Amino acid sequence: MEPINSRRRFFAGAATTVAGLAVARSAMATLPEPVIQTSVNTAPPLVPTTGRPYNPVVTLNGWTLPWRMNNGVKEFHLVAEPVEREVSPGFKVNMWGYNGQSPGPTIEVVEGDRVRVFVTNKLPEHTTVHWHGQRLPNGMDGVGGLNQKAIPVGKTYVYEFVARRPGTFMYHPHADEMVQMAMGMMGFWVTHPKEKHPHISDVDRDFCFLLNAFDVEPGTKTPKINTMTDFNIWSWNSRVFPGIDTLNVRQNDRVRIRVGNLTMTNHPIHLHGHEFMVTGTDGGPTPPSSRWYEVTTDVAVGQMRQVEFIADEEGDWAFHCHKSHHTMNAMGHTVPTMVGVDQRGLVKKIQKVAPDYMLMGERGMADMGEMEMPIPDNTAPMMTGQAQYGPVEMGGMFSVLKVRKDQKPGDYSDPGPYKYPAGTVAQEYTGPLSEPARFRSEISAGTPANGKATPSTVLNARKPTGHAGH
Ligand SMILES: [Cu+2]
Repeated sequence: MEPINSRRRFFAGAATTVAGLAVARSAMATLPEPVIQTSVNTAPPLVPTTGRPYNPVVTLNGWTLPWRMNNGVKEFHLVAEPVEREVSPGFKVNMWGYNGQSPGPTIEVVEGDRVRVFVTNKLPEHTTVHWHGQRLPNGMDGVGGLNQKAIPVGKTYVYEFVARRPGTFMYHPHADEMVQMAMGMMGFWVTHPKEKHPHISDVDRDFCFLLNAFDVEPGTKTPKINTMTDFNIWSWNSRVFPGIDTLNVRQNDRVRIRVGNLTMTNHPIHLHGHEFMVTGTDGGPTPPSSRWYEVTTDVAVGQMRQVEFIADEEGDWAFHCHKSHHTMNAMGHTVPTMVGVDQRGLVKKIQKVAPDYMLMGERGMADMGEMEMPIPDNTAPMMTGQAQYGPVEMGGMFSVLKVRKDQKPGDYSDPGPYKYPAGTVAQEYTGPLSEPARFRSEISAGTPANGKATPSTVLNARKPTGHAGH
């Protein structure tokens, strides 16, 4: 009798196990087709047609990954793979990314969604995906070795969790990170609120991008992966100005911009002509009582910030990282300071030996924005963007917020250069010039009319008289 009972229990258990596996296998068997993007243009917002409704974001020079609903679960398919990214027109870099691009596609879900992400590894080495900032089961956090076995080359792993809180997040590998992030593996993640949230405003435009950086030797195509600080490509979504699309909005739109930093240094992100408030971090929406107006917000390494403002001033407003070296493209950091050095005649002499020789910087480096200087193939010129009044003398982490009265709601297309109303642009002054005051005080220094020395001649030098007071 006893063996039969055991056998019965065994079969009962086996049946349950098989049924359980069958469900999982049927879900796995029909892996969603990976969607690959080859364009570097900003894709229009992906308006959801399945699942809960939300107001989609626009990823600068990027796109949102389509999903499919499978029994109430939102399924995505990421493919980690080598890609070629056009960093600016004519400048292509070998990177690693997801689904054809670096960064990978933005993933947009709604608070409370159950999300399943299939990750196929087509890299030459193992990888994982960490979902930065998310509340999730520990085994889904993606730290190779700690939370899971790394995904071997050629294999597909599944991550599954509920997007528990709304906010601005990102994803990136937690396996051989130094190499994989230096090669461009990263992506944006937005969890929209499921209902009206007291700390989340409805906005008319919602932009997002990642700050990233590469070290690509001029004339080469593959980033150096052991660089720690001395990067020469400072990019937004692996693009540099003038390759970064402009942020085009309608006057009086409420605008949200979400930024994440996956470089090795901080970036003070600065907007002209408007004040914004930081309304969220990777920790979620900030309570309104904690907010204040700013025009620059520092985004530290590994941080995310979302800023909001009313775009009430028409025009073409600069929007950039405030570190001036980050609004430049590739250059040698060993350039000597030549300001004030008289180079007349020198270049001609050297050109007799080396005909292509150029020496720059005698009157600053602005000349470089205008000059057709010879540069190695596949290199972004150092500072090139042209606008209606001439060279912008910027590269790197720079773009323009275009605010227009007639930009239609939902229209993200570039309206072209701003038409300035007559008399509203800084112009040359042609009236009489008086002598600058500082010259007068120097001239009068020798003959003070009132018997006292003028301020420019006063020198208070105090020498220490001993060490008694120490
Ligand atoms: Cu910067």
